[in-house]
Amino acid sequence: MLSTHYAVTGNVAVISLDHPPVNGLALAARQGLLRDVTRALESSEIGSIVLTGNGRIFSAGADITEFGTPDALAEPSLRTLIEALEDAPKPVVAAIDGVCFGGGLELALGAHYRVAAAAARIALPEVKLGLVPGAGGTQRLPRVLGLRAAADMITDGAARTAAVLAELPGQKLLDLVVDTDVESAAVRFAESLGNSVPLPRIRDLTVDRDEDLAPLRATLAKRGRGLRAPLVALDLVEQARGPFSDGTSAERAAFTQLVDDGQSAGLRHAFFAERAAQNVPGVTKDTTARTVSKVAVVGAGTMGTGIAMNFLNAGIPVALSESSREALLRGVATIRRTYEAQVEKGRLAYTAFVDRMSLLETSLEYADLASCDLVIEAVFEDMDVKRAVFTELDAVMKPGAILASNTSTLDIDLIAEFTRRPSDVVGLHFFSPANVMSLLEIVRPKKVSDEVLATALEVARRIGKVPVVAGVCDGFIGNRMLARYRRAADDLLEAGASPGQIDSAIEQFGYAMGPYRASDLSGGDIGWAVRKRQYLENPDVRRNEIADELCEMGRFGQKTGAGWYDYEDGRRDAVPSPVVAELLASYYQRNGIRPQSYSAESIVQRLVFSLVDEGARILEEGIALRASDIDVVYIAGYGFPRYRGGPMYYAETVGLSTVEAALRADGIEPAPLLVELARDGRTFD
Ligand code: 3H9
Repeated sequence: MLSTHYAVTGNVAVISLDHPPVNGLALAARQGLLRDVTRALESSEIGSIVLTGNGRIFSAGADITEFGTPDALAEPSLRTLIEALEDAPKPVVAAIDGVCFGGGLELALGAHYRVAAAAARIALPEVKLGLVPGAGGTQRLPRVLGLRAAADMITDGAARTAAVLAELPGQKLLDLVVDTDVESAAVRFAESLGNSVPLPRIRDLTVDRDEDLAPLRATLAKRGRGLRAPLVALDLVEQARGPFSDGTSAERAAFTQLVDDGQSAGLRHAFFAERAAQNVPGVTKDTTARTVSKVAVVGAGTMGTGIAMNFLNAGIPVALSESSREALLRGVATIRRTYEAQVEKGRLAYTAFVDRMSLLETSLEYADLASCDLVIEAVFEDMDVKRAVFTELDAVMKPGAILASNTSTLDIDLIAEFTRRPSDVVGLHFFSPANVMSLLEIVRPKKVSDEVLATALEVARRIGKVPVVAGVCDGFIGNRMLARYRRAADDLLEAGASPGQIDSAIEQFGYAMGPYRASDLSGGDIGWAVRKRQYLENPDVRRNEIADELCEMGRFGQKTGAGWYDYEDGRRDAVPSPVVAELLASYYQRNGIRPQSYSAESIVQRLVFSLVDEGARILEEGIALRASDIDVVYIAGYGFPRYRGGPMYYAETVGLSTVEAALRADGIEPAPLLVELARDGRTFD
């Protein structure tokens, strides 16, 4: 079955792609397109060709699942197909609607003309998969948008609407942008062309907006954290200044090299892992999600306001609730200030800010929340406080309302039992800052209904979060693993590594920030409060002497100008601190420790393999449904480098037996699952 349809309107052949789910350009689609284009060119009845998608999507580009299989290399290749369009003696018009990404855009760039729906989303997102556009995109896009606009689009991989692209000065990408049915508009456009010759071919153009790309190169090198593809893509865009054929040869070589590169494999793993995480046992296509048209957030602190903004941003009305007028006003002011800052930076239109604020209601009474479909509690992490809130909510909320807790540590099974409707209680664990971080852990208590879970997944999709379902345990997936990672870092510190060595090793590995810089950013006092509580509850718990001493000195991090590092004159640059060096030296002396030195590689191994070991335990206990869910949690919520695919995937690339041996060498008995898989030569998934 070839994945295209051929229809004739007047003397225009309309060729539509039909290759579910996203019109990926797999072999069958490429064969179908070439067959239909040839048919149209051979027919004396046909004067022009319109190439279109299925109304919802033009094409998401190359079929990623085909990479590495013989089909990916089979003819007709995408390049052959694009050349056939470009060389066609009859006008070819691409009718772009919905999504037009990657190879899909490259296909459209091979057409002589492009008509797009104003809302169509257009992108070359290959860098997000560790690749560069491989079918002429790096050479054709600069010829129609200019060097800088094309370089921005290719190196960030983000989608722009056709309406936005049409506004770029001097652009030759889009010939017509319409608000109406794009296919009919394209057919009318094709009919109006008559026998106009010669047909415009992008490859014959020269780059007429030749801007300096050095500033962009400097930004990419700084922010890239070791990701290669954007810099390779930039080199290729620079080549668009020269002959087209030289540029496409270089592009082809770069694409072939990158497709076999570990970074691309890691990024593709992350892409499919995010999608796999949405498959949850019990939730099928037939599980009906409940309607959520209004949300209540209880608690207007940092978490509560961040959570509320997610819904406001998505156009969903929010009732924000607090126990005191002052706290409520403070919360509203935080939300307003955040949006105002975005308006000032030009990231948010003033009208959108006004619209969002108009969706926000405030309340001092639980009874006001009764009509909301979902209520999210974000109050103090104390079981007695949670009991009081959930008892009240249970009393007032309408039947069918979902009661969610944002707790990051407490037992949600127990929280559910504070209500007479445990099947309606679920955990929605947001990560701070909640309006920025993309991860949402959906915590599944024993009694929650599948319908409530389906609703939580649907809500996550609406507010643009990456959801992962976790079972109930202390810390769920993310924070439970974080505790191990932090412990591993502190063990190294106690044995002789400095905060700077540990941070820089893990940052070289690709993390945005090492554990000590991260602690200084979030504030050491938070962890200290938790530790003090733990010491009281359990006198046998292992003390974190160095961190405690630091806090006793009032060194809480950036906000106090000093923590694991010094921060001079209110700046954010972490400067190694003589006070911390002194504190460590005295700790070693007191405890008779001869400080050891560690290579960056051994530091990374310690930290990352501790994550893997805890991840294996989490998997074994069924807290995570699959290893790739753990990868998603760590990439979306904890700054693990996406191009390394997440800790569990990374462990597989290193080899599970290597991980097992390294853990043992550090005196850790690895998780039984890890030992078993390493012994059998198997992987996690
Ligand atoms: C490229 O084009 C290289 C060329 O330059 C050169 C070639 C020589 N292939 O995201 P969703 C699946 S590289 C195969 O949930 P949405 C996805 O796994 C490519 N499968 O839906 C999922 O499957 P399942 C450059 C793909 O509506 C299903 O489709 N293009 C592909 O939220 C639905 O996906 C990209 O990187 C694909 N290309 O979003 C585009 N894309 O149901 C990547 C998706 O089994 N894709 N699937 O879980 C996207 O950005 C989003 O999927 C899209 C739809 C916006 C298209």
